[in-house]
Amino acid sequence: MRNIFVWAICCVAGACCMILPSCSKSDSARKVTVGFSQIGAESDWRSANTLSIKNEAKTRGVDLRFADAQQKQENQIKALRNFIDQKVDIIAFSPVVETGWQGVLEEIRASGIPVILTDRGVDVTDKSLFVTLISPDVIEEGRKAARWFVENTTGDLKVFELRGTPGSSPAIDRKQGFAEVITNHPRIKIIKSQDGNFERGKGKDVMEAFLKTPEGREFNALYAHNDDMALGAIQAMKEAGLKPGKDIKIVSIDAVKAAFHALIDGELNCTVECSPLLGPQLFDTVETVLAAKTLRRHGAKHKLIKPVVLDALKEDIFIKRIMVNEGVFDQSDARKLIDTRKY
Ligand code: GYE
Repeated sequence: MRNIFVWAICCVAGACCMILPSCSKSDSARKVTVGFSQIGAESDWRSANTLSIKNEAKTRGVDLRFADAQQKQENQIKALRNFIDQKVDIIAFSPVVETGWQGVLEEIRASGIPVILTDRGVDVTDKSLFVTLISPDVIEEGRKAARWFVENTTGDLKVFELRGTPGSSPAIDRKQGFAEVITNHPRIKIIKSQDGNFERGKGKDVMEAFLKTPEGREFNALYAHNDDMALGAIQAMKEAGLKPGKDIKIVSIDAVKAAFHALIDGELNCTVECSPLLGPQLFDTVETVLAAKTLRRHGAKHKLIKPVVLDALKEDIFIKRIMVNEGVFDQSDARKLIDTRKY
């Protein structure tokens, strides 16, 4: 798929230069500028994501304007407005929460700059306010986490759920996917659900407090929306004299290296993969969107472009998804696989 995609980009870029007399040397020599508003550095996943985006921009010679929002939506909105002022070619961002974007997205549209979303969705009625969302199937990740409990445990499971950032799409979707699966398995129940903001420190604090409550004395499973919160909670359990991975069965999401270490140590039972390595896909999309924009600007006739290129554009730009197969890892394969992990 990726090959077709890269080929499509080349064809479109090639088509531009072949059919457009005004596609001058200086046009192609100018560096592409991309404004990227990152959420922050709340997890190992996020740090790997930032690195992937920065490295890929460097490899491709893209002028990346990177802004860290320190987990605040108001900072992201400020950064987006700043990118409009800077007249960047493309704006990309990972929205910290789902709602509250309509206004600023309309401002961006008025400026004519295309928007690409990465890893998290927005809740807007007009989907044409952004070109595409590059994201894995996050609801499915929640389902996979639940399926691990279904297939690898017996008896009643009283689950404590550690949720991600309130109002964020992965927190909403991972809750939904997990709930969908367990409704068919009445032996598995969520007895308490709390926010841990996708952070290790928060995961630890929340678990510490939870262990002092009546439910905290009876739960026997933890579902954490990401590895960092699970790792923090594991620390709190150990400090309280519990044996995580044994007394309490634990499943989390991301599959970062630290989670593999916890699997090997027998303290985590399963991690569901969610790849943060979105840099290559982001910049493939940037190139395609810009090529399509150039074609449109010059009024190129669709019939001048091979139909297969158009198909690739249609499919990949408007309903783009990560095409990699995401794995589910447990203690049985952690040792064998840890050296192959890239984040
Ligand atoms: O799982 C979590 C991070 O949005 C998919 O955000 C991402 C999530 C990821 O902080 O660790």
